[in-house]
Amino acid sequence: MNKTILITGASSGFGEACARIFATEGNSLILAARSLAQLEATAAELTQATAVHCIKLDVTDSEAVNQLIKQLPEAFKKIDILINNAGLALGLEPAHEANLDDWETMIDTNIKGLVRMTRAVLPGMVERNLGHIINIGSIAGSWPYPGGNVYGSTKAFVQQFSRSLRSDVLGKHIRVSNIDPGLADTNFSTVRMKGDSNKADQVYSGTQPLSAEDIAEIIFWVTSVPAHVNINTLVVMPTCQAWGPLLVNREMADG
Ligand code: NDP
Ligand code: 8X3
Repeated sequence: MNKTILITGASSGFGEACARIFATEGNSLILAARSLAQLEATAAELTQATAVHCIKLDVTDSEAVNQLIKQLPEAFKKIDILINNAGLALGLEPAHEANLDDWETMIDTNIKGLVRMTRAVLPGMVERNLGHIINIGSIAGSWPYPGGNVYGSTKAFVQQFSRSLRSDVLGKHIRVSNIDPGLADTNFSTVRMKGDSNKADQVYSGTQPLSAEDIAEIIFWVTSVPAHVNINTLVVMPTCQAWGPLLVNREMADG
């Protein structure tokens, strides 16, 4: 491909799987996340095939994101593909009981972090008239569920922001794609359940969820179609998952 690919949230799950699948000869990878040691461990496995640069980056730190391009080594500055993947869910409480700090962290990471990264990288793409931004949303952005309140709303933002970006770059050789995965077995549920691995395991119990590799292969494919083809949105669920009927409470007949 001979591309420079910046992956946020590359220390785990989809991001780490993307690092592995894009690690082919000729590509240069920029792996970003807060856990530098984890990025470097992955990079150590990949550097024979690919040039890899690891950055300790918290996408909620606007100054760090602003400085990002300036601080990249010259050979990594011209980013062809940005995979805006860093994100998280925290908690599953109903809105009236949810932790406000958790809500703010999700907004800072999933919305503001993704927006900051886009604003930092897009001008270079426009200048070069070349690029592809892949935004990782979620099915939770389209279909609400109890306790998904702010998480789902952040992912609804990602969908609409992706469509808006497409409108803004129309006429340029820049593609924007939004991938909305469903149930996928990564570190996601352990983070959401704040380290309670029993609760996290229950999320996947009795299912065959998507794997991080399933999503990475799809992202790879989305970037590999001919340049005149833009995959706008992809919704991907495991075969064991589908929509259900809307909930109806049957204990409210007397008002
Ligand atoms: P993981 O928890 O395995 O990975 C999340 C990644 O995001 C980690 O690398 C983490 O790195 C990074 N991250 C979190 N906060 C920050 C931050 N402030 N700055 C930089 N990096 C950050 O989960 P997934 O791979 O599943 O999640 C990836 C994306 O996919 C997320 O946006 C998630 O919402 C979305 N998604 C997940 C689904 C699932 O069921 N798994 C389904 C649909 C969407 P570190 O902690 O080192 O910073
Ligand atoms: C993660 C998928 O359905 O757990 O984005 O919210 S879900």
